[in-house]
Amino acid sequence: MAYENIVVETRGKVGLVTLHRPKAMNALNSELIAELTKALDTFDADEKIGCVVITGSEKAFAAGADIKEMSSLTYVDAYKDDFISTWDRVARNRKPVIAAVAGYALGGGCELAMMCDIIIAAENAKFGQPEITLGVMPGAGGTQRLTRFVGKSKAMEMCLTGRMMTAEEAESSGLVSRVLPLDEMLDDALATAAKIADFSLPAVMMTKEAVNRAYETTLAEGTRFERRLFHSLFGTEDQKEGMQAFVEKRSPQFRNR
Ligand code: CO8
Repeated sequence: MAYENIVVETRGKVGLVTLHRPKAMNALNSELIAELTKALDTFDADEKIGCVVITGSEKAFAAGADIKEMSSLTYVDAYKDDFISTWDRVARNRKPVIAAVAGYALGGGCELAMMCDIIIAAENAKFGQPEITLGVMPGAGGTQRLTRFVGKSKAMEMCLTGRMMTAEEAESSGLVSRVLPLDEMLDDALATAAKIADFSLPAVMMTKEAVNRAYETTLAEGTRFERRLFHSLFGTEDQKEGMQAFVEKRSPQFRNR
């Protein structure tokens, strides 16, 4: 599949996807989502890749779903085709995904960033769910994920008024992990991804699964799930190597990475 709306590269063990619809502020249309799905499927299946970074341009991570594509959609079309049901592919990625966000992350763009495991933002990043201004509401997890990340009052205010959040506010409210100057942000996200990709992949994937489980279940179930995964890692050669390397005061040479 030739990519027309995204640019796909590998940087060592990191897969990099750059959303690329410069004339439309990286608005997410069906073709772009199909291409993103394909790129993620390829990286998930590629043994040499340990982590993925999704980024946009300096102006826009993504300004939302493509309003021009959606505007004439009828209820029957949307319901029959289960519109946007496949758009959460990012959330189902088995390897970790980092969103490297500069500029606007609005509507579906904010939802896409929130489907990622870590959000690293540039100082000019702006997050928002402006769907209410278009006579609709978030449709790809915005009301659910934003509420879990920033709490009810702030999520409610953002979804009900369309107010955008600055990078600084997003960091202080727990939506993003770090804020960096624009010219350092992508390099930092790639370095973070490279660091993750250098660890034992089964341990990385299980850690991701366990943290995500915290959003879906009770504390008792979550800790039981975590313990089962923890036990299973003692069946890997990387656990032997990681702990032996510590005892021998050397760097571990993980096999599964
Ligand atoms: N869809 C289609 N085109 C867009 C979009 C969009 N979301 N955003 C910007 N564009 C286009 C503009 O129409 C314009 O095109 P043209 O040059 O042909 O007129 C071009 O990008 C540049 O945009 P602006 O001239 O408006 O640039 P500004 O710098 O003045 O403003 C903004 C930038 C603030 C980002 C502004 O463009 C804007 O408000 N965009 C719309 C934001 C929005 O409302 N997003 C929510 C969309 S609804 C949604 O996302 C529902 C989610 C459903 C699930 C999605 C699953 C992933």
